[in-house]
Order: sequence, then C-alpha cells, then structure tokens
Amino acid sequence: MTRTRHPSLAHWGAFTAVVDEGRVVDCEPFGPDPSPSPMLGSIAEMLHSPLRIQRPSVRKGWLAGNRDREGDEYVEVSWDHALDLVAKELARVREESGPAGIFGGSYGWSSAGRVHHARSLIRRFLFQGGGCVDQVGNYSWGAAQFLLPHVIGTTSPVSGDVTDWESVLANTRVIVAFGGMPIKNSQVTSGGAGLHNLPGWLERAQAGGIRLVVVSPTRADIPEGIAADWIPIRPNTDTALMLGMAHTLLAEGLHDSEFLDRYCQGFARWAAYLTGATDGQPKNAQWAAAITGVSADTIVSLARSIARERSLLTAAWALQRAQHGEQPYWAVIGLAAMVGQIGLPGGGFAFGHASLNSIGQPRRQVPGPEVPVPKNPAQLAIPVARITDMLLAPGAEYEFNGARHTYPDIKLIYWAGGNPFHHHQDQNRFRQAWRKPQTVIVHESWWTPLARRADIVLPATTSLERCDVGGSARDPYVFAMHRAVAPQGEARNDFDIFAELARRAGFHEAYTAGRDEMGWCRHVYEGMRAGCAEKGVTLPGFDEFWANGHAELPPPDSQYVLFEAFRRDPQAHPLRTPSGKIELYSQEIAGFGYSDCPGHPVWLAPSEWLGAAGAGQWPLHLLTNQPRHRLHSQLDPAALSRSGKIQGCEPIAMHPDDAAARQIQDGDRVRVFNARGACLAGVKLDSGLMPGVVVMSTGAWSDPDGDLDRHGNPNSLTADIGTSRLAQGPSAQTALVQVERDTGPATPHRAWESPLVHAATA
Ligand SMILES: Nc1nc2c(c(=O)[nH]1)N[C@H]1C(S)=C(S)[C@@H](COP(=O)(O)OP(=O)(O)OC[C@H]3O[C@@H](n4cnc5c(=O)[nH]c(N)nc54)[C@H](O)[C@@H]3O)O[C@H]1N2
Ligand SMILES: Nc1nc2c(c(=O)[nH]1)N[C@H]1C(S)=C(S)[C@@H](COP(=O)(O)OP(=O)(O)OC[C@H]3O[C@@H](n4cnc5c(=O)[nH]c(N)nc54)[C@H](O)[C@@H]3O)O[C@H]1N2
Ligand SMILES: [Mo]
Repeated sequence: MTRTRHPSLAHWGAFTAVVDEGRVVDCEPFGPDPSPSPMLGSIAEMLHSPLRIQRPSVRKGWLAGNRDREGDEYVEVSWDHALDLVAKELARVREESGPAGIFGGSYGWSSAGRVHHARSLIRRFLFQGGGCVDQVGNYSWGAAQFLLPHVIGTTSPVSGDVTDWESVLANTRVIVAFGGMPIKNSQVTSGGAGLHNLPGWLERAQAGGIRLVVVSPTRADIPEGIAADWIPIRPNTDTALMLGMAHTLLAEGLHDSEFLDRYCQGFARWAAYLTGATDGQPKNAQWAAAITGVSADTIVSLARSIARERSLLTAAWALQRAQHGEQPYWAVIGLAAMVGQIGLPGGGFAFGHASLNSIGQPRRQVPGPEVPVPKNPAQLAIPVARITDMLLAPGAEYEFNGARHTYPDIKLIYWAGGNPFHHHQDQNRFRQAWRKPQTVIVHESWWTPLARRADIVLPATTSLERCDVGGSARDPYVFAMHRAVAPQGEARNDFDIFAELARRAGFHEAYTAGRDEMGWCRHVYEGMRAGCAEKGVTLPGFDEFWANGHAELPPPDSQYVLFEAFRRDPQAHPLRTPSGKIELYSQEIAGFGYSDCPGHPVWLAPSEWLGAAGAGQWPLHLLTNQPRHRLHSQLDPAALSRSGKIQGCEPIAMHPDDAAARQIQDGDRVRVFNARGACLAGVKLDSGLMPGVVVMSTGAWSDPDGDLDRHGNPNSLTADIGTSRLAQGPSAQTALVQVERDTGPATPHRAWESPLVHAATA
C-alpha cells in the first residue's frame, strides 16, 4: 500500500495529511509543535463527510420567488448553469440598485491558507466588480477596535502587539488575567500556527514564581495544571472592579502621579469621577463589591499588589464582547496608567493573552502571505454586528464612532467563508431579517445552517483539495499547503469560481492578475520573502520552500515591550492620539455626546446582568465562550465535537445549587430560554462556576423549530445590541436566561443532515 504524505495547515495547527487510496486517513501534527490541537483529528472525517455539498444547487422556492429560506429543498444544476445564474443575478442587482444593493462583507474565518482565503477572495471579486456593502470591525474585538485608537492611538495591542512572554517571564511578579487564560482557546490562531506555546509559557511562569490571578465567573478559565488565585466575579462587572481598584490606589496614594502627568491626558477628570466629586458616588472598594460580588478586602489587596509588584494586567477579548464592552478596556488602561508600569518590561496592560495562540508570542515583525484586496470603490460598509438592523430597517439612521449613517437596502447577499447562522446574536430576529433580500448566494463545503438557507449554493473545496500558502503573525513558520486529494464531488476552489464569474463580467484578467493557483502561491510567498528581506530576514526561494513544506523565521533579537519607546521618550515617540498621550479623558469621545460611551471610563450597568431588575424573571447570566472541541461552528459534526454533547445537545455548565433549585440533575436535558428564544442543552454540573452563571460554548449547528433550537446554538438567546454607539460591537456576553428541565419527548436534532437535494433533470 503506498501512502502519500502532504504538509498542510489549519487554523488549529500545522500537520501532515496521510493519504491512502484517495482518502485522508490521518493528520499527523507538525513535528516541532509542543502542544498540538486534538482538533486535527476531525479534519479527515469532515473532508469525506456525507454532509459535503456535491454539486451546485438552487433552492426550489427561490425559483418560484419565495423568500422563506427555512427547510426548503434544492435542485442540482451544472456549474455552467449555476455560474450563469449568479452572474445574471449580480448584474441585475447592480443595474437596479448599484453596489448599495449587494451585501458582500462575508464575515468569517474561512480557511488558514491565505491564497484561498474565501473572505479575501469574495471581497476582491465584489470590489473589482464595482463594490458592495462591506462590513467593518469584527466579532472578536469589535468594541476595542474603535475605542483604542481614541485612547492609545492604535488597535494593534488587541491583535497581538503586547509585551511578549519572554519579557513577562523575566520581569513580571503578578499577572492579573480578567477573563482568565483558558488554554483551549490558544489552540487556534487565524492563519494557523506551527507552535502552540501557551502551556509552556504558563509552566515556566509558574516555575518562576509568578503569581497568576484569574478574575472570571468560572474556574474553568484557570489554565489546566497551573496554580492560580481565582476571583469569581459577576459577568460584565469587571469595569466596576477596576474602578474600585483605581479608587483604592488614589485613596492610598499608590498611584504614580509622575507617570500620569507625563504620559496621560485627562487623569484629573477621571479622578474626579473616581472620588465621586462629579456624581456624588465614590467608586470605592465597597461600592465595587456590591456590584461585582468580589469582597472589598479582595479588591483593596489586589490593588495594592499590582502597584507594589511588577504587574501585567491582561483582559480577555470576551470582556469587551458585551454591552458597554468599551469600558473594561478603557478602565484597564486607566488602572495600568495609575500603576505607572506601562512601557516597562513585563508591566502595564495587555489584551487577550490566551484568546489566541499568537498573543504574546515573540516574533519578528514581518509581513505574512496575503492576497491583495483592493479598496471598495463603493465606500459602503456597516459595523459587522449590525447586520440584522440593516436588513430589517433599510433607510434607518444609526450612530457609529462619531458619525451618522444610513442603512442601505440590500437585495442580494453573497457569502463565502463564514456562518452567520452560528455567529450572529439573537438568531430568531436574524432569521426574520434573512427573509428580506431577494437572493442569497453562498459558497460552502458542507450543508451548514447557512448553506441550507441560501438560494444558490456553490460547493467549495477544502484546504486539502488545493494548494496554498499559510501562516500567521507571531508564529515562526510559513507553511506550504500541498493538495492531498482530488476535489470531493464537483467542488471547485473559491478562487476558480470567482475567476469564472469575473470572466462573465469582463474582468477575468484583473481578478486573476494572470496567475493560476501555483502562480498565486508563488506570488504571495515571494511577497512575504521580499518583505522579510527588507527587515534583514532571509527566506529560501519558493521552490525550496515548497519542497521542504515550510520555512522558518529566526527568533527576534530583543524582547518586545508594549510602549517601551513611548515611555523612553514621549516627545520623540508620541502616541497617535490627539494629545500624543494615553487619553484617560478623551475630548474626541466626549464630543460625540454618547451617554453609552462618555469621555472617560465609567461603570454603566448593562441592560441584562445579575444586578438588574429583570434578573427576577431571567435569573441566570449566560456566557457563551469559545468551544474546546471545534473552531466556532467548524468541525461540529465530527466525532470530537460530538463526544462532548449530552443527550445529543450542546452542554450547558451549571452550578449544582442552581440545578438543585430547579430539580435538575447532571446529564438532564434542559430548555434554556428568555424573551428572545430558547434552545435545548444537556446539563453538566460545575461547582467551579459562580452561582447564577451558566456557560454554553458557541458553534452548535442550529436546528430551529419555531423559536426553539433543538441542538443548542446559544445565539438563539443572546442580545443583538451594539456595545455602544461608539463601536457598535457585538454584545454576545450580555444575556440573562432561565433554565428548566425539558420534559418533552426526546426529538433528536437534525442539524447535521443535508436538505433534500434533487438531481438535475436535464
Ligand atoms: N454568542 C456568541 N457568538 C459569537 C461569539 C461569542 O463569543 N459568543 N464569538 C464571535 C466570534 S469572536 C467570531 S470570530 C465568530 C466566528 O464566526 P465564523 O467565522 O462565521 O464561524 P466559523 O464557524 O468559523 O465559520 C466559517 C465558515 O466558513 C466555512 N469555510 C471554511 N473554509 C472555507 C473555504 O475555503 N471556502 C468557503 N467558501 N467556506 C469555507 C466553514 O465551513 C464555516 O462554515 O463568532 C462570533 N459569535
Ligand atoms: N478552541 C477554540 N479556540 C478559540 C476559538 C474557537 O472557536 N475554539 N475561537 C477563537 C476566536 S475567533 C476568538 S475571537 C478568541 C476569543 O477569545 P476570548 O474572547 O478570550 O474567548 P472566550 O472563550 O469567549 O472568553 C474567555 C473567557 O472569558 C470569560 N468571560 C466572559 N465574560 C466575562 C466577563 O464579563 N468578565 C470576566 N472576568 N470574564 C468573562 C468566560 O468565562 C470565558 O471562558 O478565541 C479563539 N480561540
Ligand atoms: Mo473571533
């Protein structure tokens, strides 16, 4: 038997695909990876899954003009016919409505390979073809993205430019991790990685005696095998905790006045709020204790400890994925500024040290492989998480980051590389909105909930069916991704689909730039190689790289410390804020006049939280974290993800007291519900949870029956509100629910079934 071996890469790590008789039989982890992800084991099963879309398919009802996209049947058509249909629809809508009628932001993670990165390819195609309504921001750190430029002049710390682990290990004495450091999240990095180092960094931190404090509603956010002090906190109240700490520093004279004067703008304004001079309410530790559920003593001693020792304050991205999510990020910067260690090795603030594998990994700052996406000539975009508002209310006005905008009237949606039927909040509202456009076109590899709600479905290849180049910032490798098997069914590469559509619209040459797949692989690699050369880093030529399967970058010469240069010389290295300093009071933001995001960090109670009046009817705060066994909704039907289900449903973690009060036992099937919707879930008792808090991971493929999702997509319960008028980010972590035992008959969900697909007649 001749087995062949092919290097490849997924968002959850590099690997070698082993192929036997046209089938991938194994995915072996990349040799140097110290902590490969078990999710590699799901790739072969998904590649050959019966859920693969075999041929281009058209929704039956669409042909008859109906827009009810739930539960319909499909008719297979030839590629030529499908491409003609798509080209005609695009041309019709462009003609009738212009680019404002086409929604093509296509948010989603797509694949790790950068040549075949579907979201880049679709935007390249739609922008070159005249433009469309794009999406700005993301679901990961949408609030931070629009807040941080006002406060520190850049968003780059949230995407990875934070003080690196080497500097932390050598200098830090206490790490305070708001939202914790769940190692499971570091399996993943957008674009994939060769080395999963977080477990190793944490072990070294522990061996070096660095104290780790995890502030989180759940003990599960303490990294496995690492000792940490756990401070349980009510969800969405970290800002109050930080304000209580800031007040303590001020009251005890532990704040660094010199740092605040020299490097910060507006501390006096913020201090007046902290002391209560502006509103009569001192934000002292007692005040914070009543909001957060953390004792005043704990707050005071944590404040003292971060001021007296070298401290790193890091906030998980989840903190800002909540209503008023701007505030904890601004407050943590304010707190770190008072401590005065910003710009010192191992000190200051950081974001997301375990949110992705890449955060805090030392690496040279060099460009990665990328397909160029031109500018959107239509200059139209909405904040990514406002999609339902847009679809439901064309012509309505909304505020965003200091400007007023109007929602366009969308006639056609084109999506490739994402799954809004998993990722968007308040799915029942979103499902109503999805009925509005005339036409929905989707490229997918599987019959996902999105594909099953599209009008024209084009089957896309997966990474192992094509050649690519991949890699991510802050990983020392760039990877060759070799085609391992032939395309399954009639699947085609997204690139080839768009190239054919571009041909029909007369811009094939511009789209392909005269390159085929290998031409593009060579091109993006050579682009990276040239960028590296400019920084004094030599990479091998393409042919050598391709044959070897990867190329390695040398380690950086020095440890990276965030704002080190600014601290050394703030005149020579000012921040790109109006004052050139850290803005603890922002005249710019204050000038927008937003009560939901005023001019300095404040505590604003969210509309749903455990201290809210509504907590009577909906007494449990639902957190929806990242799934351990899959990447969002990707890999959900595979054995690893299936193994975590309880009675076929997505698990919900619940405190034993909350369960007992509802006559619920471990392993029971429950209905989780609120005014927006409901889903089934299987109970996993967890005494490491703060009582009153329940946790479900995102990504279970939904199977709605009316307003009830039978599988357990928690977005059937979350609120679809912007973080504030400033950033309009998603507020997924702000949701109250009730839970009851489900006593109905066990009806297994049908989320992992293909729709009824009729073979082509002609
Ligand atoms: N309640 C709640 N909701 C959340 C979050 C939360 O914390 N709580 N987190 C949010 C966050 S941070 C994110 S990033 C989003 C993630 O949301 P998404 O990125 O939309 O989720 P994925 O499941 O990764 O969807 C990617 C889709 O692309 C498809 N795909 C992969 N490769 C290819 C390809 O080569 N071609 C084509 N055509 N398709 C491909 C996959 O099959 C999959 O269906 O979810 C958000 N939603
Ligand atoms: N295995 C796996 N890893 C992933 C992903 C995946 O799908 N699977 N997705 C990746 C993506 S796209 C992203 S953006 C990142 C996201 O990275 P994060 O946003 O950091 O991840 P989450 O799991 O949403 O949240 C981390 C923890 O924050 C805690 N938390 C939530 N709300 C609060 C709060 O109000 N206060 C406090 N103190 N803690 C809170 C929760 O307990 C949760 O476990 O993860 C990435 N990593
Ligand atoms: Mo994300």
